[in-house]
Amino acid sequence: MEVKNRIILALDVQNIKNALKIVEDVSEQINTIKIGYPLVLSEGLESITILKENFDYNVIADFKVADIPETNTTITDITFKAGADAIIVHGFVGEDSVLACLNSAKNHDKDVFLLTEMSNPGASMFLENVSEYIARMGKNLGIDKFVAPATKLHRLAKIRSIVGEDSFLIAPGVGFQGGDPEKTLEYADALIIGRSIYSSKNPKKAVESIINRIKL
Ligand code: BMQ
Repeated sequence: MEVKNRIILALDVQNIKNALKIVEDVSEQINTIKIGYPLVLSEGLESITILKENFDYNVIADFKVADIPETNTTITDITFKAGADAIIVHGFVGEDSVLACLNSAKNHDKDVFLLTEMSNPGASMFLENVSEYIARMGKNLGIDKFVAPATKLHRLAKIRSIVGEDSFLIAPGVGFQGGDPEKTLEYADALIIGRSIYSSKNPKKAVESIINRIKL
């Protein structure tokens, strides 16, 4: 997956018209968007299909899939059939559940991003304690796309050291959650950014100012 300008837009809006407008605004600078529950629960799974039909974008479905293998297979199959290029999957549920998503992705010729550790402060209660195991499990399963937090650079660096330089690592938590774009890109391949872009009065300018800051 080629992420233009190393920025993935997290499109956490609840209205498809608004989503399409924002996507149009930033279409010169951005080619990859992450769609999650806010838009899909409001406007349906066809939000993914509509975005894929209207724009030549990579769409990552952020469903943080975390169920038994059989249910995971159903969720991922439906998501890929709707047009998503990749799906974000939780690792804490264990190897069988992750493998189910991976097999579905292989069948559809799509990708899985494995979520190792999260960016919110509360992630230190549980997930931080197991995230290195999750990253290692992902590597052992042959996964080469991972998510780790921009808000905790030492944790991001640790996850990078486990998944290796040849893995594609994306990091949420820049901007509103306090993460720094330049420092994050010392370890991550791309930033996931939501509110700093879509809440801005001028999303295009917001993206441009981030691009200037990260000095490609
Ligand atoms: P924002 O830039 O904080 O507005 O958005 C961050 C996006 O990344 C949101 O869609 C979050 O749901 C998502 N996200 C996150 O913030 N932290 C994580 O650890 C995982 C994640 O997916």
